[in-house]
Amino acid sequence: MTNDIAAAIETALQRVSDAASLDEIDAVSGETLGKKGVLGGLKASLAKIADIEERKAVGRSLNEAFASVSAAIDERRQELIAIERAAQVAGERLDLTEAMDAASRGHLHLVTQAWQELEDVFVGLGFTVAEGPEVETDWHNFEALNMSEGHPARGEFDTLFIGHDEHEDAGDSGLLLRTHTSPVQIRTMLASEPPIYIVAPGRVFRRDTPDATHMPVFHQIEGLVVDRDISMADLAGTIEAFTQAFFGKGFTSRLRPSYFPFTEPSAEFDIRRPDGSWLELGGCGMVHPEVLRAGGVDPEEWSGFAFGFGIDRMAVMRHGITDIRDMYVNDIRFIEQF
Ligand code: FA5
Repeated sequence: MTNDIAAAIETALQRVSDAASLDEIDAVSGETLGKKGVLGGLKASLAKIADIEERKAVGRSLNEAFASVSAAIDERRQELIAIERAAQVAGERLDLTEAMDAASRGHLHLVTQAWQELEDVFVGLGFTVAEGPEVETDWHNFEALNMSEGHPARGEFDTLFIGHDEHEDAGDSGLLLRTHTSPVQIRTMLASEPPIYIVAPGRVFRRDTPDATHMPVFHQIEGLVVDRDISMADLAGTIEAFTQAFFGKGFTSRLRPSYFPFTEPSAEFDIRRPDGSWLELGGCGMVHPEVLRAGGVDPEEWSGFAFGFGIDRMAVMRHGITDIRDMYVNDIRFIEQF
């Protein structure tokens, strides 16, 4: 019987180490330790041993056999549990990188898209791109644009001053956040000789309360042409060409007489929304002789036109967005639509 026990242990331990699943380990357990199992069967035949000492000795080795086999079963069971759990985790893992296709990769901000496309349109019309600083001098932003101190038009631009002390004039730095891109007209004329054909897109700042058509920080694109014999017809033609190229057919634009100190005559440029209402996109006009002079250009020899359009408003127009603020909320449900 001792031999049977030794053989049973050997077989059981081999089966335990071969077991590849919890079901197999349960089967080994039942078939070895269970009542009808190999060791269980040997235990039942203990009673047949007549010699009491021998019965005790065999009983002890049977107990040891039970103990060593069940310890091996427990150990293997823990290993198999760990293996099966790891396999389950691997099977259920969501590989999010696989779900990232080109369509879900996001896109440039609508204003950046409009900015870049506007540059493309105007470069296509023969313009080059210029730029100027966001922190400007009072002279470039107002004075040189025919708005000297006390000019009522200054009040139109709710200006954010830098280092401005309401109670102490001497503390003024003469610097401000530019309220429009028009100071780039002056910088360009001072830096280069006519003929000039430039556009200058950029960020501008006003103490405006946000609403459906206003932001305190927004974007404009300035245009400046200085050449010989430039007329209002050239301005109208350029705006027409730009409207077609940027908005496409089906959009209508109009020029409406207006007033800006830096252009004479001046006009406002409106575009018709799909719902039939008109939205003001910008101002334009023939560059005022005083402005040409401030830029070092002789108004007897040269003439020019200028325009300044709101890029944010163009972006909302183009996409049929009703509230300009929606573009700055960063709500993924909104952004994903474009
Ligand atoms: C100007 O800023 C002039 N410099 C435009 C100009 C340039 C006229 C050259 C003549 C020659 P205005 O303040 O109207 O003008 O602003 C121009 C455009 O900027 C507006 O038509 C509008 O499209 C946009 N804009 C103005 N304020 C805001 C705002 N708070 N939020 C978003 N867009 C604005």
